[in-house]
Order: sequence, then C-alpha cells, then structure tokens
Amino acid sequence: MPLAIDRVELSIVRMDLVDAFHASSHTTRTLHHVLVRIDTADGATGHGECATLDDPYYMGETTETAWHVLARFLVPSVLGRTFDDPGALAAALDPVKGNTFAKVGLEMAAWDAFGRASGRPVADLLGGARAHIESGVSLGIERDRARLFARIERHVAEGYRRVKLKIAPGDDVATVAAVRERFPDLPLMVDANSAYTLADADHLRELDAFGLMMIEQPLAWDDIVDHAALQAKLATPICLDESIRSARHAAHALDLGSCRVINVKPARVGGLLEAKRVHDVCAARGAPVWCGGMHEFGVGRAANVALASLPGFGVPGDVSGFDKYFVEDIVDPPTVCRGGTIDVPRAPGLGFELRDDLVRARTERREIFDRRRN
Ligand code: OSB
Ligand code: MG
Repeated sequence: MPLAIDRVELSIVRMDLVDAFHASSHTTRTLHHVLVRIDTADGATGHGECATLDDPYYMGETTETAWHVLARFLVPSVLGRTFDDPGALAAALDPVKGNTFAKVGLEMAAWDAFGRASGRPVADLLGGARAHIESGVSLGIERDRARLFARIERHVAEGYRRVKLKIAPGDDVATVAAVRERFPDLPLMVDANSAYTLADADHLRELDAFGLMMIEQPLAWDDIVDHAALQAKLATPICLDESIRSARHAAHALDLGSCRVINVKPARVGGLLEAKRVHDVCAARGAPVWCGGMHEFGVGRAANVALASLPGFGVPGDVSGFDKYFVEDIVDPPTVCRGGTIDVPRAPGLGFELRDDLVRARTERREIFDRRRN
C-alpha cells in the first residue's frame, strides 16, 4: 500500500536517564528527542524518533537542529506526496545534505506506517533473519572502581553478553587492566569517542594486552586515514562509529583498512534503509557489524532491534533493555532483555503502541503539519 503523507506531527519529548552517562566527548543526564508521527490518507500511522543529544559534542547535530531541518525542509518535502514504499520516501530526503539524525525520524515513521498498513513487522520488511538479538551494554566512564565493578557484575548477572567501557586519556589502560583482571573471560571492548590522535599510537597499543574484542572510534570523528595508519599498528580490531555516516563511508573504511568492524546506528546514517546498506557492505566483505545506540526511547529502540535481526549482526551490540536507561518507557510493550537476548517484535510495523498520555506529559514542544490545512 502506498504512503500518501497527509499529516506529520513533531514533538520534542524529554526523558531522564537513570544514571548520568559520561563519555570522553560528552555527558548526558537528560535527553530531548524529536518524535515524528505520520498519518497517511489510508489511515495508517507511523512513529519515528530522532535520537539527538542536546549538544553537538558527539556528532554535529543537536535536538534543535533536527527540529529546524525537519520543520523547515524535510517535512515540507514529503507532505502531500505519495510514496510507493519507505525507500522512495528516503530518496526524497536525499537533497538535504548531512542531518542524518533529523532524517531518520521521518524515515523510521515511514517504515512503521508501511509495516502497519501491510500487516508486516519492520524486521521482515528489512530482511531480518532472527527471532531474537544478542544484547550488550555500554557503560559510561566511572572513576570509582568499586562502582564500576558492581555495575559490570549486575549487567553480567542480568545476562548481557558483552560489556563496552568508555575510555578517555587518563582513564584508559589502568581501568581496562583492572576490569580484565577482575573479569578474565568477559567479552569486553572500549569506546574512546574520538579522544586520541595518531601520536597516541604507542599508548593505545598497550590495550593489545587485554584481549579486547575491539576499540571503537579512537581518533577524530570524521577521520578514516589516520585510523588506517593506527590499525596497521594495533592487533586489536578498530571499530568505527562516528566516522561512518553512510554505506559509502563503510565501504571506503573497510577497503582502506581503517577498521575491521563497524558499529551502525540508524540515527547516524540517516535511516533504516541506509543502515541495512551498511550491513550489506559489511556482509559482502565478511566484516562484523553490530547495532549501536544513542540512548533511544522505545520508538528508536524497537527500530534498532528490527535492524539487528538482519543476518550479518553476529556480535552483541549496544541495544539493551529499556530499564538500563529509563524508569519507564514511552511504548508498550517496552524493549526488554532476558538472559542476554531481546525478542524481535512480531507485531506489524515497529510492533508497539505509543503511550500517548506519557508522551503528552513529557512533550515540551509540538507542531502539526496538515496537508489539508495548507
Ligand atoms: O559512542 O556509541 C557511542 C551514547 C550516546 C552517544 C554515543 C554513544 C553512546 C553509547 C551508548 O555508547 C549506546 C546505548 O546504550 O544506547
Ligand atoms: Mg561509539
């Protein structure tokens, strides 16, 4: 069934993290995400989420830039138009350069509406091949060793299959050594969020001693050249996050030897379709790929689970149960992790009902774009 876009609703919704999250690049306590609702002429509804940060310290976009680009450019480019499928809608967003976090909200809503209208889960539409995904956790920088150990112990007891530690200059090798000593068999990796330069290569090479699965984004957020030089000096595989904003970037980075693994986030590459293309690039080259996260609320989290059901997602990613992040979530049912895995929703679309009352209570700004009122 085609998608005739009659109405788009944008809302900025606030959620507080249960624990402050410190990365080398930024600290997050509160999140404001733009939720996108589309309604089609055939009566289908779809929901999407822009998982931005309030500040531009991880990537360039913020909640306010996503709002601006959606309201001023992206929504007007689809409102009143009819698209055969979500891919056609995604193509209509192409003239806008960058602004991937803004685009994903609208594109995700198109997948959800298309799935609901056709009675199929988004995972099926994307080519998903598994009934559940393996789940890991990403832990913020925690200087208190005892608290860090306690946190790891709790998540391991909950069944999570892999732990990612954030590192920063001054809080790296010694912390990793201590964690490795305490948890000798734990599947462990680190994420530097662009905190180092190539001049730190000898220091980063010390991490080779700890059997890490990979080191994520050690160098600049937009680099794939220095990363290739660094990878040649490290035994530990490099995984790129920030540097990969498209499937083309993924192909170039793997072919240049800038990384051996890719963390794909629909938000960072501007949509589920582009994320699938990144998956396909990795699969064609035999490179591991896994689904990262941006502390998504239930809407974006369900989309991440659907994406991670594709056959190439062979290692546990950062998509955890909602309770790692929030006291309650805005969707029913929320994403839960049991025994280290998350079930891929079988219901049509993204597979949840939005909890409208809760969303409304947390909404700080709202705007409606209606074809019939223009
Ligand atoms: O670098 O992967 C990252 C969160 C916000 C911004 C960047 C990153 C992260 C995480 C947490 O590591 C991922 C998650 O649990 O959703
Ligand atoms: Mg990262």
